[in-house]
Amino acid sequence: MKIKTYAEIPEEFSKLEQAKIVLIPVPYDGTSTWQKGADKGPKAFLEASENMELFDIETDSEVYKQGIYLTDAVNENTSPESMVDAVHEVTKKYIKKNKFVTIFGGEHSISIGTIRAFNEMFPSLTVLHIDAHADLRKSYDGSSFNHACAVYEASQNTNLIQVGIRSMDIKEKSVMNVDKTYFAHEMAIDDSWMDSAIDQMTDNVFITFDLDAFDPSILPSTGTPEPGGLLWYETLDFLKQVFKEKNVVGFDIVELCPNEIDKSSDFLAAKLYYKMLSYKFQKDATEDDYDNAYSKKLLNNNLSKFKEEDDY
Ligand SMILES: [Mn+2]
Repeated sequence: MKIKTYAEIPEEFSKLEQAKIVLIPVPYDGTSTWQKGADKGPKAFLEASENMELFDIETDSEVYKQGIYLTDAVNENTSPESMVDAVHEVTKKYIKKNKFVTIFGGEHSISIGTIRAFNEMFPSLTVLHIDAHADLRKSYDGSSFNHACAVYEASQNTNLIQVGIRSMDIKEKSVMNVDKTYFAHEMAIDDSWMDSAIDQMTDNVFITFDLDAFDPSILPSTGTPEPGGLLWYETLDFLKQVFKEKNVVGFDIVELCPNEIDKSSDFLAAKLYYKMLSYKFQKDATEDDYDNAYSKKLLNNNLSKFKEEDDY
């Protein structure tokens, strides 16, 4: 990748030492089952970001001034397992540097590594999984590192909340916690899902955002588009509330499968990423230093997992 700074921001805002935000591109597409091309997602996302205006009207902010460090891409792809290990390692490395870590994929199997890192670093982690697909298979095509297995591990050892789901295999019903699943057909007729989902979250929230959660009418460039998805403003409303009420500790965005001619999906992904950062740092705007609280809360308790009896 020849891109040097995220969105061509001035170099002074792109240095690791000063940056509060780290962006890790993972151009991986080893296990996708239908349309290939998620490996080209990070490049298309970064190019669209360069063409985006960096003042956010809604939050009246320029979040890039918090500093955004763009890491080298994680290119490990000798096996799905080694890719997950590499993503896990690099994600953890930057969390330990007290950065707000974000990852852009790639297909969804990269999230096995990102979630594992955040779950080791933050106690009682909620994983907010926004996706058209349940992704709860224990293994698929002979591997437990397939994109169809993206949140199986999270379902076992985090507080997993699934939003936007409209496609799954009947076998996944035995793994799914329906009380913490918001199906698209229900969301379409009743917007109480937003408050309900937030009520079920612990304080520390990691968001894994599969772009196919969006309706294909606004985001067609994804490997497995499904009708009946989320629209732009309802998605932003929900995210805005989550960032306001919870401690979002990081997020990943996956499954952009760019189209050579139609760039609108790339722009949507770029804008979504920037919006999420703008919401994250809106309330911290007056504070001197971003602190992801990892070092304070966790060092003596880093095996703590979500427990049923926790208050949330
Ligand atoms: Mn999906």
